[in-house]
Amino acid sequence: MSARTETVPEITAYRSVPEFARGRIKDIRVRWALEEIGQLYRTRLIGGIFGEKAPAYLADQPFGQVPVYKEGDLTLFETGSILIHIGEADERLLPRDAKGRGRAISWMIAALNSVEPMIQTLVVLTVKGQGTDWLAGAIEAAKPFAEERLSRLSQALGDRDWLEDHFSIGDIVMADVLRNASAELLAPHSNLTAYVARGKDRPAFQKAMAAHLADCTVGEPLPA
Ligand SMILES: N[C@@H](CCC(=O)N[C@@H](CS)C(=O)NCC(=O)O)C(=O)O
Repeated sequence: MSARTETVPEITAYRSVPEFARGRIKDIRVRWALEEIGQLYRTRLIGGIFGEKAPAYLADQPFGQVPVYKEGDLTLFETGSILIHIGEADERLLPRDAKGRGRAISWMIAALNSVEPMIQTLVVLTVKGQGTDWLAGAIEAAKPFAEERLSRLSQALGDRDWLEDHFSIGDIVMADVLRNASAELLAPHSNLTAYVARGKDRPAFQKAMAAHLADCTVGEPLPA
């Protein structure tokens, strides 16, 4: 059942993203949700991931991050809040009943709050610590936390396709979070590897990724 909006929503994305971060920016989660329900959207491209943000942008997103979502006079920031809003218009993303809705939101927050920080810590250490003498020790200290979370998540998922009976915004965020984990971290959990592959196989994900990649290289110099 769908209650898509007549107002075409607008999301922000970067027009230039360094190569290592392409395909990993959080506008993808919002694009993915919108593609799942066939909701058209517009993209407003802002400068690069690094550097100053205009005061007007900071008024919409206090941390200067992407994405911002606008629909009529509604302006939202934080992908979690944006996905709840999108899900509220379509039960394919967020069940209507209190139990199903609560479980989907719980999983989405678990992805953002309990799983992503552990994985992101490893990503940041790996990027920032390249060539340093502290990288190996820092990874050794941080990795067990990520391993423990993935182990628990793997147990909870079991042999189901999605985190609950049906695909939801919880799966969009969890699959996207796991997509950014190293193959080494996921390797002990074949069900999580298959879960990420199922997410990436969805046509909505593929459309979202293609649109993201096209947008985030708009600011690149043209090849000679
Ligand atoms: N918690 C925010 C995080 C958004 C975020 O991390 N955006 C990144 C790109 S993936 C960004 O714009 N980073 C630039 C910055 O933090 O200054 C959300 O979920 O919307």
